[in-house]
Amino acid sequence: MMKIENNTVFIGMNTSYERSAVVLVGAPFDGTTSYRPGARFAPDQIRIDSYGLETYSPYMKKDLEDFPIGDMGNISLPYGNTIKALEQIKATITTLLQDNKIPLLLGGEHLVTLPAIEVLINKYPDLHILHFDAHTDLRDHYLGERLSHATVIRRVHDLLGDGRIFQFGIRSGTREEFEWAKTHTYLQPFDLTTLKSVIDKLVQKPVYLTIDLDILDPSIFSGTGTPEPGGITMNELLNALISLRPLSLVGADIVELSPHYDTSGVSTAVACKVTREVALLLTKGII
Ligand SMILES: [Mn+2]
Repeated sequence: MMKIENNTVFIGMNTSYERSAVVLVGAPFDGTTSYRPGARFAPDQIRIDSYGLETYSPYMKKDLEDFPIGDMGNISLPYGNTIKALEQIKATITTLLQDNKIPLLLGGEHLVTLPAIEVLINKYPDLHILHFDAHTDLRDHYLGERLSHATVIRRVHDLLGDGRIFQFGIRSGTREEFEWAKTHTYLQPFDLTTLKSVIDKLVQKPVYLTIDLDILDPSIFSGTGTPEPGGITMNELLNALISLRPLSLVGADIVELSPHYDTSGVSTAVACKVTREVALLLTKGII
């Protein structure tokens, strides 16, 4: 199995690896962050601050303690080597799928999504992606790099092709990215207006949920690498997560918390709450 680097688990996720159906794992990688690094500190800070949460969610009407959810700690990553870091994440997700676990990945920056998708698409060839973000992340390359937090959804498109990526909350990108999206992805700018109709379309599909927390307005979520004013509210995000309950999620990630940029701790509290709700969404098929 993977190497575990710390001892604190997310609240209510005390199930052993063997008995877990949903497995949380941290990918503390921020090697391609272009503006403000620090997302590598997110998984550990989320675990520590999760003890400010209840294990019961009144949104999902479920309790983490009623489900076999395990927190396996962080993947041990070679800092400074993007390719090797992605390989390590890929190897970990491969192991989780071989062991029939549903992965919940905590970034880290957004590039950590790519190795998860690379593995999941083998198991679920009809994989669809639900992408919550302020940013398009559709550049073909960024600062000369094809592997970057700013290109990650474009790389996911390389694997999935047209019509399988559904982007929401997007309010930042180049003119070229928005043009490109018109024929290659579904892109809902600014908010979640059309989410319900997309959910209806995806109900029978295997869906991976990737949440870049900077979809939220910086007034509730300032602890991030590239804050983008004009975002959705926390309640809009929670309502969106509630509305995802009919979906069959085969995995998810939550990325781009940089806890040290918000010394109030509110951004980390936001990330903790989103993590609880997403973990409970992943328990859908578990009795
Ligand atoms: Mn973003």
